[in-house]
Parts: sequence; structure tokens; C-alpha cells
Amino acid sequence: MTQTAAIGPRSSEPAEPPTFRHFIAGEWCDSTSGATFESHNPADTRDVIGRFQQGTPADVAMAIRAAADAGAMWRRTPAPKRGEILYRFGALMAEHKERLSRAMTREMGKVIAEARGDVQEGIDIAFLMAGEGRRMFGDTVPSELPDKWAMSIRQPIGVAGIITPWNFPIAIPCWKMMPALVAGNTVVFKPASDTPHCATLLVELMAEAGFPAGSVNLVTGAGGEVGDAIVDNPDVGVISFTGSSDTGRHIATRAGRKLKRLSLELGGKNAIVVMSDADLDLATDGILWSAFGTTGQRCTAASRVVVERAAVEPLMQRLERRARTLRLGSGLDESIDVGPLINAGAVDKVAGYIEVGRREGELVLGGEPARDGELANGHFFSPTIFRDVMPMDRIAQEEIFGPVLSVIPVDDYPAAVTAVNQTRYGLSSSIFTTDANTAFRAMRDFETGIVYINAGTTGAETHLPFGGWKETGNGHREAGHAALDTFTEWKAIYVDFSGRLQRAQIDNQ
Ligand code: UN1
Repeated sequence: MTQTAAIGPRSSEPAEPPTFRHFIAGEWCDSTSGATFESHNPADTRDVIGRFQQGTPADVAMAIRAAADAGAMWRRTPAPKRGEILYRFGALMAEHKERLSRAMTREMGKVIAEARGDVQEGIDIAFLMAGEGRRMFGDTVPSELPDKWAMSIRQPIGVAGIITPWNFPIAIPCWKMMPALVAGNTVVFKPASDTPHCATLLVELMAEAGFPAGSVNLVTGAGGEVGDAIVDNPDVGVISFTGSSDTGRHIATRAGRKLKRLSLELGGKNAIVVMSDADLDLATDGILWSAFGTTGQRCTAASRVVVERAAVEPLMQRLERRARTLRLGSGLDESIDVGPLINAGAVDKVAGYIEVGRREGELVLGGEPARDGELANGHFFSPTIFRDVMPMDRIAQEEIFGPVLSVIPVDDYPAAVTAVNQTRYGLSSSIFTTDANTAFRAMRDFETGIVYINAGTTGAETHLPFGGWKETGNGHREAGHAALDTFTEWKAIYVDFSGRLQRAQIDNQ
């Protein structure tokens, strides 16, 4: 291991924060900018986690060159052998799970149980994709002509640009890098500026696992500088991005001009439907977990609850009572339910939506930053619930990415379907009902990439496709074997062993 980071309580004499570096061509190196930026603990911003390289287009160019050079060898390494390195990496993550989880809570803020889940999701996808090294199926099919063989195989694209968000700082980079690498691509990884430490720890373990020099390159820094340089470089054949819709559009425009392969995973405005026949205690559990888990900072978070009118009052009572018991604080304390928002900008954004919400619905809980006592130095925001919100209100339409829930009353199931689907996004949805017919109708009717029955909107597992309809993405899927589609080209191969010219579509009449 090339670097270690101090994790845990600060001593009374805070040490100088450590400086971390890019990882290019198998070496840890400084940026050509000579500049660094800091990463802070969002639960207590006095806690500086470290200094990180302020990457430049020149750094990116070096990383892409290293990745392109390494690609020549990596793509010829048999896929099962590539998979063995993924297995080693998954095992190393499992060995270091607690250290990674604690580092994540410190840097990103999610509570420690959720951080462990995030790391586990990384382990799961590493093992799943390691197995793909021995599968990676193509088709072998009969030819329409005699003495002719027909088959299809997947081949790597080349250099993959991996641009990731801060909200799943281990899982999402793994969702992208594991399929890219097992398929024979090499990667240039640009993590979110809010979580460069998690990314560094991850890449340290990748190097230890045996990914060869140049196959994985890390460049930290700002999206405008580092991200754009990755997207624009002609030697990057595929880009995978998860983040905001605005940034997604920006990347899509630039990548589109160059006709690049691009996988986008963007916003969500996910709804939970509660029918009057639902188990309301179970629904309350699902809603609170989906709305306030990760402080609402998941693409899959539930920010809308669409409730049949007869269930509104009993559900509201349960939600309010239970939401009031949620404890805010540092996620390193196991008893805490809700950690901080990621940064001051996020607090401002959420606070702005509270003002919008006051004009649209009735605020029944929360609605302001939480700054009492130990929360004073963090970016905390009280779990917030609005009721009597209309489906087309702004707080029911725009992604807030914070602990803000809108309760939308509807008359019946058809009205619920309309409300669920009346948004530009389509990531996940859920319904609580005890009627099997209603459940099956929802599976058919909800226009989202993920549907849950009698569970909240979060908690996708890595062996199924993850992604959304409509403006949530651009048709690609992460996780599952569908993830390989982003990172491979198909090649159809015909072998004619007849010894004569056989013309398809003509000589087989
Ligand atoms: C995200 O928020 O971008 O389904 C990913 C879930 C997690 C992944 C969320 N497994 O909530």
C-alpha cells in the first residue's frame, strides 16, 4: 500500500492533513498544476481529510496515454485471467471493508451501516463481473448456408472514461470499472471532487490486487477541467457518467459531437404508492428508509409518496411520529439514523426548495438546517415532510437530492399511476398493497427501470440491470450482465468452410 490515511478521532493537536496523488501508469504522481484541493468531513468541516491533486488537461492526457498503452496487453489477457484479478480485488475489499466504510462515512457522511452496504455493493459487482470473465456469452447460431459457421463475440472498446458521483463513492466506481476492465478495456477514473479519498483508497486496492500498470488511472480534480478533458479526448472510446442531469446533458452534447459511446445515469423523482389496503406500518418503514436514508441523496431515493385518500390520515400520523424519532449526527456513531448533506451548496439547494414547498403544500415536519450542539459544524438538514402536494408542483417534479418528502393524495389506482408517471424521470418506483392484482398492474404500468412491490424505492442488487427510463438516462444499464453492453463492441463472425463462394440471401433459395 502506497499511502495510508489517518481515520478516526482527531487528536487535540490536529496533524497536517496528508496529501494524496494521481495514479497514472502504475505510479502515484503530482499534478502538473502543482495545486491541490481539500476534502472535508461533511459532519464536521473542521476535519480535513486530505489534500488532493488539482488535475489538469495535461494530467488527463498522460493518463489516457497510459491507459491506451496498457490496453494493447490487457485486451489480449484472457478474460478469465482478467476475472481472477477482479476476484482478488473483491476479496481485498472484503478484507478492508470496515476501513473503507469508516473512511466513506468520514468523507461522504452516510451512516456507517449504509457505508458498509456501499462497500458491499462494490464487492458484489467485483465478484459478479469476475465471473463474467468466464461467461461473456456471445451467440453461436446456424448459418443459412451449408458448411458455414456463424457466431458473435464481445470485444473491448479501448479506453473508458469513468466519471462518478460522491453519493456512492465506492459502489458506483466499481459498477463502472469492473465491467469495463473484465471486458478488456482500460480506464481513466475521475471521481467527484467531494470524495477523492474514497477513490484513492479504492485505487490503492486495485493496484494491490494486480491490475497491471496503466490499466487503471486516477485523476482527481474539477469536472470542468478533468471531466471535459476525458470526454473530449479522441482516444477515449466510451464514457460512463453518473450524476446530475445538467452535467449529463453537458457531457452528452460534447460526446455526441464525437459520436462516442456514452452511458448516463442521471436524476430521479421516485414515487412510493400507498394503497388503502396496504400494511401501513410496513409502508412507513419503507418510506422513511427510502426518503431519509443517505439523507435523501440517492438517485433511487423516494421523494414522493402517492397515497390513496382513505390512507392519508393514518399514514401521516405514522410518518410524522416515526420521522420525529430519527437521530441526526455523525454517521460514525452507530445509533445515528441520518447523516449530513454533502456540502454547503446542497444545504442551500434544499433550503431553496423548502421555500418553494411552503407555497405548494403544507409543511408538517422539518424544513430547516439542523445546527444544534454537535451539528453546528456540519451540513445537517432536518428530515422534512410536506403534505397535500399536487403531482405537478415543483417539489413533486424536480430532483431535490435531500431529505424532503412530498405526500400527494390521489383518488384511486389510475390516478396513482398517472402521478407516478407524470415526471421527466423514470428510475425507480414502488407500491404498497396487499392486493396481488394491483401489484401486478403496477409492475406493468409504472414507467421506471426498477419497480418494487411492498418495499421502498432503494436497494437495487448488483446482478440485475440498474438504470432508468426517460430523462434518467440514455438507455444504457449498469450492473447485471447488461453492464457489458456499455463497454463492449459486438463482432459478428462468419466462417465459410465450403471451399466455394456462397452468397448470403441469394444462394440459399
Ligand atoms: C444511486 O443512488 O445512484 O438501489 C445508486 C440503491 C443502491 C444504488 C443507488 N443499490 O439505492
